[in-house]
Amino acid sequence: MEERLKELETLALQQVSEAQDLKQLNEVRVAYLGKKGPITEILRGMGQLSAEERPKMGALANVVREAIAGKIEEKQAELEKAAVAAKLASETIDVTLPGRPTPTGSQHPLTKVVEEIEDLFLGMGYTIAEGPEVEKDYYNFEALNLPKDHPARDMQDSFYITDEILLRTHTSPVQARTMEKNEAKGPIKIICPGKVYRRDDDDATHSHQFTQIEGLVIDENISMSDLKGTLEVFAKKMFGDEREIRLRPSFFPFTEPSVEVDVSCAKCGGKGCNVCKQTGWIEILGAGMVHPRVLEMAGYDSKKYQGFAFGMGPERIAMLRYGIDDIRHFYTNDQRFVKQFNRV
Ligand code: 2NL
Repeated sequence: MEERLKELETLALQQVSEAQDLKQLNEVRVAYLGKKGPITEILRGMGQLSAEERPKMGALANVVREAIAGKIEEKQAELEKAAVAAKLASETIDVTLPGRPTPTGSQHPLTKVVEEIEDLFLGMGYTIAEGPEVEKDYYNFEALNLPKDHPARDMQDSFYITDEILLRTHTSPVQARTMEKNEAKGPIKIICPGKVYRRDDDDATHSHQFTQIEGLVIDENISMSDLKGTLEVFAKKMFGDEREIRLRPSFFPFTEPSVEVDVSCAKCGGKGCNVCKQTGWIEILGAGMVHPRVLEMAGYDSKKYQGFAFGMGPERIAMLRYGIDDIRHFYTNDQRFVKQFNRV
């Protein structure tokens, strides 16, 4: 038995020293010291020994077990240390390597223009209002003085979802909703940026989806001169301090009177060139005094309150600003187009 124990010890110690990793070491531990291992088995068989041999063999078995266990512990510490060292070595960072450049995106020219216009009006005390793109016929048309039989709401021009629901054709319904839900029926000063939809065949100047920014100011004693002053500040900040604006009579169902607003041509300064088609002026937006019927439908007393409103197309503004000749560039995401605005 003594011989067997010595043999086991030699074998075990050899296997411990040969273990390559913690997993192998654990297998050796289980094989020799485990409940089903040979040493446990020997200890269990002690009963058959004589009374004087039993303590001797017991002690020897324990010494062998301790020796193996001690060696395993030693080896384990060694392997763990090696594992940490290997991990550290594999994770070494060479801080002297040059960094890899991260490709950065750039702001889309349309986003740039929209945010610039938003900032400009925020600076004049406006707040930004938003609303649904899938809209009720009522807010898109009816509440804006466009009754069911009105020629301007031609079915050909709108994406209807049901008889009463459509993709909004302008952002005016946001303003109609804002007026309606203003319980105090007090002053309002908002701009409404957002996507709008029209049934159009796409070409260089038409798109079935584009953006709009509308503005609405409601208060007592609001007049056309407030509108003109506001738009003048806007035009100068947007196109340059030297710019002037002019108002031409026009028609919108939701404003009375209505105007179209031109800005003096930045290229020729008003003398006439190819950009302004020799007129010296470029149309940038439509506006007017809110129609009393629109105020009344939203629950306002049109004798007490007046308002002005305006609407513009940021695509058009961006096209003028950057000399973009085709509205489809905004949506086709050709990298050669988008990348040109990296540093603008
Ligand atoms: C244009 C013209 C305009 C409005 C939008 C408006 C909204 C309400 C009441 C009255 Cl709730 N008016 N919006 C008024 C005049 C013109 O847009 O040419 N847009 C691109």
